[in-house]
Amino acid sequence: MPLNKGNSGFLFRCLKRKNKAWGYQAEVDTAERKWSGGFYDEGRRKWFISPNRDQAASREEGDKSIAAFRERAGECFKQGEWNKYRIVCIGSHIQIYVNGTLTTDVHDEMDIAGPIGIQHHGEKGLLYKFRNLRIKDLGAGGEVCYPHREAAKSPAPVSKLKGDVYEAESAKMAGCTKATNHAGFQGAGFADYEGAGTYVEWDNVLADDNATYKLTLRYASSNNRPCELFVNNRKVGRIAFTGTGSFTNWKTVDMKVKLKKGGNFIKVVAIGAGPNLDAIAVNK
Ligand SMILES: [Ca+2]
Repeated sequence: MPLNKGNSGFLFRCLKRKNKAWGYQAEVDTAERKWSGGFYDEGRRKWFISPNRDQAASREEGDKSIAAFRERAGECFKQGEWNKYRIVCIGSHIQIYVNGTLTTDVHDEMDIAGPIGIQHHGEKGLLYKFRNLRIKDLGAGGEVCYPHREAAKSPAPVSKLKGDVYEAESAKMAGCTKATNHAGFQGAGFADYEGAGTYVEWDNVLADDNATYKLTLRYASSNNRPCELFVNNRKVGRIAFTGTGSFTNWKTVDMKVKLKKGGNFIKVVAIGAGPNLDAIAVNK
């Protein structure tokens, strides 16, 4: 929240040394031009892509890029109010959302990792407030691409689920093992349950509100292998996990769950022999 006119932003995958940070920045811009949600390259290419003012081939091309950016961003940024930024980085794919509006959707390969930061532009008397900063591992699970360093060994991982996806193989497991011996999974594998009481638990499933969400579970199982579902350590239901015909035939099952704003624990506990659990997705 910018309380006065000024300039701020979120640095990500940035570079730093003492008293200095530079690189990728999701812009917070209170000026008349309204470039909030733009993608700035601090200390390097500046406005190079969304919008492209500083690296455009001509003034006309630059103006066109700025107009296209303003068209995308519209009036999504609210001066003097809380604004929600969502910066999604998967390999070279970079997206910036401001209050749900996709303002930047580009590919850039200059930096693939680095710290995040919040910006005060340095002017005296200006105040910016930040709250609820969250970082989520997007569960790439499989190969991480470093396109500017080496040829990628495989394409960027593609999720078969929509929404906020959490891989089972990255979660906490008790009695289950990470396995890859049945094809068709996503990410880096799946959780192979052993017997009754074994479980997979995600300890930071994020929700934007106190609300009911759809939890989608991707699994495979030769026969019916029900499990109990716990949300924040409370038993909330039973997941049927009906047989999918074979362990290479992956299906999904949906459950309605009440989540609290912020991080949630979700645990799936086998009643008998559990299924092979690949990933979960959370959607409103
Ligand atoms: Ca998986």
